Amino acid sequence: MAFQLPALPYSTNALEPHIDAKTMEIHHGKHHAAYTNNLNAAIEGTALEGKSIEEILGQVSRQSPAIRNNGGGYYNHNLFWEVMSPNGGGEPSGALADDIVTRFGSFNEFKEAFGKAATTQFGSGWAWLMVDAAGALAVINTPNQDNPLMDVSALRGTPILGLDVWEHAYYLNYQNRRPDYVAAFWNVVNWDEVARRYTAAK
Ligand code: MN3
Repeated sequence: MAFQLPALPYSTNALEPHIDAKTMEIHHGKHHAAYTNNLNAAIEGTALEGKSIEEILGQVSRQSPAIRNNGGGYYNHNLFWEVMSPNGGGEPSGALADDIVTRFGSFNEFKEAFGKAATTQFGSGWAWLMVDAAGALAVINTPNQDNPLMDVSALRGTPILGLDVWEHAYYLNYQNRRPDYVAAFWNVVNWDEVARRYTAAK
């Protein structure tokens, strides 16, 4: 069975004013749809057909650029829609909150580190909060549609929060002001979903 573009878990205008409806329409309906279709086309008739996206990304260094770019684009946007919510924002609680303080010093210091990863990613890419192979939290950025699941990542592990910093994610509303988009993102982070992914990754 081919990969399917998931429905958005909320309406396209649900994240306004932080992320505008037009951006969401194009981002999900055009960009994410294209990654999904192009991934399916790239694996059709190959040994990767029927494998999970995690399996494909874990051996992506041996695959074509089309599989790396579109497989990453498919996975990354699936995660991105789910870690945002119109009821998001605030701060995490429970074990995730405790471990963020242990690792980064405070929630605000974590936000600074993540924001720096997002704003300093040159060109297109992503900022991630991830769980590394030892089970520790880490913040990294990756270029293009790469992510920590890939065997090409400088630090491998499981992403639990991701922020798309491609211009297509923010340019209509924020133009060149990526830091403003990054600041607005905190208002829509779905910490319950991030915590669920943290527990699963541990
Ligand atoms: Mn995108």
